[in-house]
Amino acid sequence: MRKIFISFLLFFIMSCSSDSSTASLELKTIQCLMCSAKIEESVAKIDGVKNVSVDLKGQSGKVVYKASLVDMSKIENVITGLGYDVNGKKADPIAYQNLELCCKKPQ
Ligand SMILES: [Cu+2]
Repeated sequence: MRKIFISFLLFFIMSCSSDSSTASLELKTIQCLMCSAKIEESVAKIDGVKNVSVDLKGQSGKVVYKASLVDMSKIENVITGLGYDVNGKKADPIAYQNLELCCKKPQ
């Protein structure tokens, strides 16, 4: 069983190692777990994104994506479309207005 698992893991690593880029996300305006979960969920759904993790405390994140399928500006646009600033890009103002109160920047 263990052998099978390891070979699966190897296969997975090898098949994914080509053509992948890693980029960091600067998420200065996330406030709570809801924010980070929302970003993780939405970014993970984008075609070409392999892995995404958001660090709430560090207000940052990391995304692994296939550069042939998606580029960073598309990923950033999804995040700004949720109402959050990312990598210096401003959040969509309407989406920001619609955020839960706890997800807005402290006044
Ligand atoms: Cu929140």
